[in-house]
Amino acid sequence: MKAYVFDDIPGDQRLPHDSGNPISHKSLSDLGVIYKQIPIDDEKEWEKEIDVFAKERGYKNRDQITVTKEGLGAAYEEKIKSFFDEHLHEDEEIRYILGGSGYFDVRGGKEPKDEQWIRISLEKGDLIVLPAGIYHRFTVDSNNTITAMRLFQDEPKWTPYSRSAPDTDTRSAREEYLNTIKA
Ligand code: KMT
Ligand code: NI
Repeated sequence: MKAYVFDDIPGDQRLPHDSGNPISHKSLSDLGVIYKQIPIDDEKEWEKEIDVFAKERGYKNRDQITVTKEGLGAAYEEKIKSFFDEHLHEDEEIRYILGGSGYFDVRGGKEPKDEQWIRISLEKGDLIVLPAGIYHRFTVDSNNTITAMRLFQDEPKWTPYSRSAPDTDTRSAREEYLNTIKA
């Protein structure tokens, strides 16, 4: 895992766009983002660690997603676009990377002036929890492949609320999120 300020220079979303300004674990944690590394080992200790983490946080269900042309089939182009559209969810978004790599971008700050994109580069063995209400987006990197375990509390609700919709900023999940983070 590596986190840094996204350079915001137009161009291929799959390229690093590293501005050279690193973002600390503390800053991510202030935004409510949880990061944990659980190395994938042959002895499958990682499965036990995931089970413990899931139990602690009340995640009862899980599945897997592979973001490749083969994995997503006809929906590929559409999915890649929708993953990269700035959005929020009313529940946490939990991903454990089983293979490949990619970028989750999250909005920093509480005030509009602090809303830079923070790019979080994830690879095999990285676990991330994005809090409900945080604006974010996802893209594969130039390797074009990622496999992730998706965990969720109850019934999976993947509904993305796009920031471009007029009522997204006033959703209660957004307001509650802003109340929980530090300035
Ligand atoms: C999402 O919700 O953006 C995804 O599931 C992306 C693929 S998981 C690395
Ligand atoms: Ni999402």
